[in-house]
Amino acid sequence: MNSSVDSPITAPTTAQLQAQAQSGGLDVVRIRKDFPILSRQINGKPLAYLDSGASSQKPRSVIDAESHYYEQIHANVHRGVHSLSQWATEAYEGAREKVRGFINAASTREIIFVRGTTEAINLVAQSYARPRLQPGDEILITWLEHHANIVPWQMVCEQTGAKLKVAPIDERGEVDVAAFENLLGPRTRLVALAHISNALGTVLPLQRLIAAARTHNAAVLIDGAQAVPHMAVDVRALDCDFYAFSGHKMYGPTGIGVLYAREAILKTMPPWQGGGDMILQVTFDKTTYNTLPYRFEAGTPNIAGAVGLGAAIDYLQSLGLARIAVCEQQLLRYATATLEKIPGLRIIGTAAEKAAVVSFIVDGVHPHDLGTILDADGIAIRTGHHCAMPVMEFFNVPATARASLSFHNTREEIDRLAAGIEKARRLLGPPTATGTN
Ligand code: C6P
Repeated sequence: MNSSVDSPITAPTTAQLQAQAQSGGLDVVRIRKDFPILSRQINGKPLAYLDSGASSQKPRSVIDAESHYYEQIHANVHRGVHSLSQWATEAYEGAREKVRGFINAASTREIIFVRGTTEAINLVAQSYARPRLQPGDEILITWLEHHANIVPWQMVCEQTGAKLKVAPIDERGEVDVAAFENLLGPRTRLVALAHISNALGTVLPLQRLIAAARTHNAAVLIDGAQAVPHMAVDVRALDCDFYAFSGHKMYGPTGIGVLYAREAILKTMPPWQGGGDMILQVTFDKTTYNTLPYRFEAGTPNIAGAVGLGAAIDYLQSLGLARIAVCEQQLLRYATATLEKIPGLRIIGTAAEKAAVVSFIVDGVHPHDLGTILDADGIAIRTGHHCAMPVMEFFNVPATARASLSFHNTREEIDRLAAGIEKARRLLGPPTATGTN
């Protein structure tokens, strides 16, 4: 584990002390050295990676865990009596236990490895919702959802005759809780909510929303893709039935993610894919399915990905989710205050409770042009609709520019972002009152 916690203690330099002061106690200088990619140049400029919401960069410990697995351990899991197969199985199941602890699930039987959040939600749509929903039943989501938490429900509505209801948001990008409560009713079978909006950064008031869903006996799925890297998540305290997230947004590998599901519910769900590992016995007459969680993991899984995800959890826990949250909130405040000063810039999404995401538009500058100009200076942000087209529609914009911050970012990178935006305005924006751009 290549974390700052285990390193020998040396007297901090002035630069380190300054970095710590702005980062809620995390040693950003040291943390940045954990991420090999952060020391590279892009277009001749130091990389300022402000796109962790799309996919986070990987610390050395995650990269090493995957390569160690392939160099020393790899074989197929749950199948062989030979040593490698047993070690691979131990590594894979060890990662499952780390995930269980990370989100405080009651049992590893409730942890299903999937490709990512998208696959997790599709699994619930097809295996939980589809067999249960009747024509006229309702699924309730919000306007803030990522397409991954919209389209699978539309598909299942088409398949079953159920109806999709959408709770509105307000100008700040917050869910209208009263309207949400009014949309709940005797036909609401499932409520599917983002924990944090990827497009705006809004943290949804889950405690209240889930409690309301419970009064109508609706099942609750939480899309936690944007939450797990930023805050401690406790699925039992949340009282949700399903919680979905992706490894690659929480400093782990791509192609691995998690569906948490309450054991009692999983037991009632049919498998959604058939194949090896998900069975106990197969004859041409009848197949009996494996126990949990294997019943939902057909075929050879992403073993290395799970190992890498376990290393990412170790890494996040070594820094401390509470310290990460403090650090990122400070960065968010700084970024908001800095960008707000730029004439013609409008921040989209000003919820009282936000994760470290700043979505914005700049008068006269298309977000894609802005992204290209920033890239020339080594600054990576995301531009577009962020797979949340209804959010764009609500704010009447085709796209936004989005800086999504991580604990490894610095104020200096945010200053560079602001300078890059000013540059784009001068090049492309409307003339100012003084006649110059
Ligand atoms: N959001 C973003 O730039 P996958 O692709 O399955 O790992 O995650 C999908 C997903 C689901 N829910 C939320 C809230 C998300 O933010 C994402 C992925 C990325 O915002 C890529 S579109």
